[in-house]
Amino acid sequence: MGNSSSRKQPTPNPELNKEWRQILWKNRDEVMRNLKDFRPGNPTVGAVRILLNGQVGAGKSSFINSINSIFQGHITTEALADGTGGKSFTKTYKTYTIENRSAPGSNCSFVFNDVMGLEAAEDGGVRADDIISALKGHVKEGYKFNPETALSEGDPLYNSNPNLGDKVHCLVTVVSADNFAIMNDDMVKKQRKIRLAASELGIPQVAVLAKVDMACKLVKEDLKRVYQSRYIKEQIDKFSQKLGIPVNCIVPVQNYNNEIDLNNDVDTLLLSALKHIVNFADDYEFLRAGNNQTRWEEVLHHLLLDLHDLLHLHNLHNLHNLQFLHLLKNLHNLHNLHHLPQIQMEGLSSELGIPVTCIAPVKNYHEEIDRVMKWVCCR
Ligand SMILES: Nc1nc2c(ncn2[C@@H]2O[C@H](COP(=O)(O)OP(=O)(O)OP(=O)(O)O)[C@@H](O)[C@H]2O)c(=O)[nH]1
Ligand SMILES: [Mg+2]
Repeated sequence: MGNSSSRKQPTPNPELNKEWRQILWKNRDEVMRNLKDFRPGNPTVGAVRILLNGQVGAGKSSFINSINSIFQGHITTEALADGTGGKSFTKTYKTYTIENRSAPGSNCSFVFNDVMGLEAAEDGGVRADDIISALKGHVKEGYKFNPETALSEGDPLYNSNPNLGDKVHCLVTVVSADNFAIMNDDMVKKQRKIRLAASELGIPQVAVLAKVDMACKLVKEDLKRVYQSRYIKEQIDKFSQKLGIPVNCIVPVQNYNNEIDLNNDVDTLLLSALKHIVNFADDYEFLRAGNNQTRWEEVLHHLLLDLHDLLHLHNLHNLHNLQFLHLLKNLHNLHNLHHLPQIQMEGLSSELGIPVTCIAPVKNYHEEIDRVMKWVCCR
């Protein structure tokens, strides 16, 4: 008779029964048209600025190239990408505009900033402080990143008086799906530091899980199954927990890497991600135009994550601390539940004369990416 504990668990089916997020694979052209027509909600800003941040080799430059390729109608490699070596291939701070071929001579109303990749070592890759300066609009075009020292005031490439257009309106964290699992704690800490700074500045954040084709055989065979892949779903959930990014702010993509022709499915997934990013960036504009308050709920979120880490770091696992962890988890859930910005509630309260305590926020979405965090009803 076999021991029940040694009995093998059946391997779960790598393919989920049903897509957990809907993608309209035939909607490529419509999404692209909408993106071409997009104009920032704040008319003083010509284009929303999207900064791509992430580990060396995650796929930041390839994402920019892929988006540019879609809009140009053929594969382009303007933001140089490279797969060799553990050091960042991108060295300088550069803005990429996307030509809008439907209106000759004009550009799309979103721009990308490519930066040097992060390395776990303190003295390797881009410095977190440089990314934070870039978020605030202090980094001028052409600045060459120096892993040893951060850009400082007085440097000719330090912009001490940035305008709204120089500032970053959406921070995009790019993570590679094939090696996300081995991201070490130092890397997580650097990423969190940057995310916390972005939260304090009120900058919306999106995460892109790139290289889904490399991470999952099912997806490599058919990209349309990306939301049916158990592995990708698990990666997104882990990614969300590790970096404290809500699931509905994480989008998977496959960048163009060795293809010579465009492909409808690759385009559709990339455009769906871009639509999401641009919507978020536009929310920043709205907030800045109306209110300068910090998004306190995100700051709280980071604080809870750090506390959680601290407990684990010191191996505090006795009953008392388990209770504390439970409390933290509840607080965390509570925070997620009340993700609707305090700012909106206060605005609504003063506009309608209804006390804040009588306004009930609701949360209907969890994993969906459409209409999430768009606060459409509050505009
Ligand atoms: N298969 C596959 N390869 C990808 C994908 N995205 C990027 N790559 C490859 O991964 C390698 C690194 O990509 P880059 O775009 O240079 O990465 P990066 O984040 O800009 O890297 P640094 O500038 O060095 O920090 C290149 O060889 C790309 O072709 C993807 O979605 N799928
Ligand atoms: Mg790069």
